[in-house]
Amino acid sequence: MTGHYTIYGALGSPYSMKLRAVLRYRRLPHIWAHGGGALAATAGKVKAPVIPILEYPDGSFANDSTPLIYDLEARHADRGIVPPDPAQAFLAHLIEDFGDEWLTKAMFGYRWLREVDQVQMSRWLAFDQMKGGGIGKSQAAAEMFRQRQVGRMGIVGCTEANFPLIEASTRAVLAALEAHVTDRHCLFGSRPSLAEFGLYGQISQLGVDPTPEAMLRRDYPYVLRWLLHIDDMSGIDGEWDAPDAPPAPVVEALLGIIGALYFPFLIANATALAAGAETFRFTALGHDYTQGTFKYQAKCLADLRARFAALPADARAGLEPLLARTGCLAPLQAA
Ligand SMILES: N[C@@H](CCC(=O)N[C@@H](CS)C(=O)NCC(=O)O)C(=O)O
Repeated sequence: MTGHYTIYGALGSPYSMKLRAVLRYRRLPHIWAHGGGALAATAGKVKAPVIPILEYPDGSFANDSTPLIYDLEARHADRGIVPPDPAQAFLAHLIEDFGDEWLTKAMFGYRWLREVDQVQMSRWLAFDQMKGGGIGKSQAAAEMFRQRQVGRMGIVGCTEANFPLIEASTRAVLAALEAHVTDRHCLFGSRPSLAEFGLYGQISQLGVDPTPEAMLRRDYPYVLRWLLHIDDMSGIDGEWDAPDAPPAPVVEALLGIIGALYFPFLIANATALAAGAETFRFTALGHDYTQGTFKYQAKCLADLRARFAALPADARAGLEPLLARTGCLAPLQAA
């Protein structure tokens, strides 16, 4: 194949599944390279060693799924995933950001808090990497990986004490999506936006790991099936909602969760960082949460505010009632 992209990723990596789903929907020719041997080809090619890594048709490499998505938008006009209406584009970005930065705690927590998930998933991830190699070696590698990941739980806030909030917020998202997908397919029309792909990346993993898979199958069965729809949308030819159409109820429901939880999280983190504190705490949905500060998430907050401020005045004004109702307006306007 010439003129193709290569995605270096993993089936157990939410951001890899997200990017692969984007390239599939966009009908951009690509190769899916996963596992240890494939990843070796990317050694030293990108600054931060995180997957997915995208190799462009010209042989250059880059990673970080959100900037990659915007770069692909700039390079390929057809089947874009950023709505042309700036207000919808902003909302889609906000929901994607929430998926990437908050829902990833659900992915990590459900995978690494309980033994049944730790054992199953570390074994499968080692299997995906080694593709054979003998059961002894495979399970030994799995055990090393499991120890490493479990050791990182505290750093990303996935502790037993924090899990009630992570679980409550995950269930709120899944309940909103379950009501939505039995009514309409996508969030901003009949074609997918970056919001679907951001949510899909993290939730795709909940659809595989034993404990959350059982929860989805029992309580959110249509979301579980919808994940497979988003995984390959190459056959979908849809339309964006009209800019003046009222947003789908799921958009308001997700913004309500973002206002109640995600902005308080981002603001508590940024405030603690500015004060030179090493940890921060906040309460949302009736649950306490505490974590070490993260510079990257302070950048996310600044970026969301800058995007909101840069909207055309009429788009910003049009969004204000919805953002105010959902608790998102004041956090976006604060300096
Ligand atoms: N912001 C990045 C995040 C990518 C990321 O965190 N990837 C994880 C796997 S899903 C990773 O490679 N972690 C490196 C490690 O575990 O050492 C993106 O959107 O692509």
